[in-house]
Amino acid sequence: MKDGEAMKKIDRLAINTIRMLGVDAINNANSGHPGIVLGAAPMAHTLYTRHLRVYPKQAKWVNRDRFVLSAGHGSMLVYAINHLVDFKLNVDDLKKFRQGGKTPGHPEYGHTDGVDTTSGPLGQGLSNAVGMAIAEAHLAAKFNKRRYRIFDHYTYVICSDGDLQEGIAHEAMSLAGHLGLGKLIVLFDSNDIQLDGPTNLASSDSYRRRFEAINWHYQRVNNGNKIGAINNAIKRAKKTNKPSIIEIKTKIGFGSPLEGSEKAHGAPLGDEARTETAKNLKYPYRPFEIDAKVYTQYKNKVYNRGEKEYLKWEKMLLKYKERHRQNYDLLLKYLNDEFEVSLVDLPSYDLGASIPTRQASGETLEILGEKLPQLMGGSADLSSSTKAKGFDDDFTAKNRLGRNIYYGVREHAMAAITNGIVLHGVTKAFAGGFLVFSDYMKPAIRLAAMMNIPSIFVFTHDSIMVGEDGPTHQPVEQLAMLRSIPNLTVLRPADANETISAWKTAIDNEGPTALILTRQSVRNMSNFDRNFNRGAYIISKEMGGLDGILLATGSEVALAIFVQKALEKERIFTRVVSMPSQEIFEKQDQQYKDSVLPKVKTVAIEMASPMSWYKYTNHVYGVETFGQSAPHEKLREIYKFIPEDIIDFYKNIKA
Ligand SMILES: Cc1ncc(C[n+]2csc(CCOP(=O)(O)OP(=O)(O)O)c2C)c(N)n1
Ligand SMILES: [Mg+2]
Repeated sequence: MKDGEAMKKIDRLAINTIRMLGVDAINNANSGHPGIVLGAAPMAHTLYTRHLRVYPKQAKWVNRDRFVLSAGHGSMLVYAINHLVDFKLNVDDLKKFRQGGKTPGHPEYGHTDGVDTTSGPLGQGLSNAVGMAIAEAHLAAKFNKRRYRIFDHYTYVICSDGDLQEGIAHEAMSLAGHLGLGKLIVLFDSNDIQLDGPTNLASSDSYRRRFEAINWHYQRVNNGNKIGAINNAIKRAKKTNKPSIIEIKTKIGFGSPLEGSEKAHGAPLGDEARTETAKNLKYPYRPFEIDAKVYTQYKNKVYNRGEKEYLKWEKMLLKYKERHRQNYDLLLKYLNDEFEVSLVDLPSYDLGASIPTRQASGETLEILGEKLPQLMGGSADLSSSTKAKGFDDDFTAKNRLGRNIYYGVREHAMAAITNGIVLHGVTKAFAGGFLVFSDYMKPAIRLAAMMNIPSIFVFTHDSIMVGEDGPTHQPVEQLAMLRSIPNLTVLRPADANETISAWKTAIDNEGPTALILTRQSVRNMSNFDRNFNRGAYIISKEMGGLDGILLATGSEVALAIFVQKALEKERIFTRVVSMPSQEIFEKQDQQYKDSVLPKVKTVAIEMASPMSWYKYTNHVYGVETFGQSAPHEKLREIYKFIPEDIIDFYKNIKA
């Protein structure tokens, strides 16, 4: 491929600097992905120098353009550029690429300034970006006034072949097209190569037809080194009110001896090929040596523009304060996250009443919607079942003020978009679905946990008690899966009042939460004076010398209390512990833990895989097969979740 003729000398030098910083850092680390850095450096350079509005001194500026490198394996592209832009990243950090510092193998949110999301699992970043664009559109509608465009930024993505092969990309892009998210602009590094070889081993999509069919604006740039053409395409993309994708034809490993081959994808070039690449690119500098002219260009083009735009915005904000005082005050509350809910604002349920916890959740959520105007959310075509529905009408192409998002049956994208709405930094978000389909969302939930962002996942229909729909719809192993994700708080409330406390916990949580709720009614047994916020507590005390503990969650707590009462008649005194959250309980001091769970005979009761309970006891009363299609009362019998069997189980335990 020939270099773009019209490219200015300085652009060529800067692009080659980015390329060679990538090559050298990857050589230094002896691991990494040079191919995309060499191929996509011109599009990244064009985006940053001609368009992207960021200001390193205010790295979290709410109206900055967002940038997502969805093809996270190209992380050195971002690190090299972020160094030139003067984000907090020095040459030493680049030298320590992949060595435990600020420059991890794939970009990590919260780790490095200028990284707006964690990416690497292909398809996720692109879908996060859809959430960021939703948040921008919503906040713009909420706060912007004539001549006061408080929220007015683009969300840019660089994605790769692999990103677009992932199903989640289609889910998210199809929704973005439907919602007309015009300020979402994707640059597609179309190099026809992926890890195993040419993309035609596995794909023959017609991209134009594919993307136009889902209401995207599609453009193609035939030579990925022609930055003028890339620049013009971005300019056109900014003008349409559809989301845009620009397919930019590039050569993987451009300039290296491995140009055009999958061998350039994921292995360091080594010293010899480095020398040859530098020769081909006419790049005379030593590793990590950067020409001052490149710094100057980035200072003038990116830093100074960002600074100017930021200062302009700040000034505008002062005038906004004078002109639109109420809106300004509200904006500050959004920015400083000053909305609070206390338990007294939320409903409470009479002891003894029986309702499904999903219903208590829905009723709580309605009030949360009023108290927390920055909260948005929706379900994957199940809002009438999950009761997890947003507020103020629907968020649509026409109504950006709506806070309910109809995701359609797109669970995976829903979870990643939820993360994107949260990552934007001003809005909060929840997503609802059936617990059994949390499997469809797991990769995004995992990333929420890794990023420690407060996405809230609402899962209903939480056991085989789903009933007639049968084993396809009856979760068994999902609770163990969710509990195994580090830093995810899983809450399985026992009744309506615990559900309210669970929502309060989720709202206050700095990290992500999964709420696990029943389809069927459960009796209300808890009150708000209990230690819900300690993860586990004694919900029903032993009435004599302690013989053992019945440890339960969710709908099984009522059953455990029933068993306790029956044993009591035989003068066997047990205690029932409700453990809505193992994660929160684990964080308590030893004294509290011992006081709730002293070392005595303990049976854990949960209508799910027993796996997550063995750390507390060897005696787990769970479900180790798939369910069946039958009415739930019948399933209760078949799976022996009735007092008689549990009593036998308890009595037969030796110690
Ligand atoms: C979900 C997921 N599956 C697999 C991988 C491993 N992986 C990293 S890059 C890649 C494909 C590379 O092809 P492409 O996206 O075209 O990137 P390029 O080789 O052009 O840089 C794969 C399979 C991944 N990062 N994420
Ligand atoms: Mg590729």
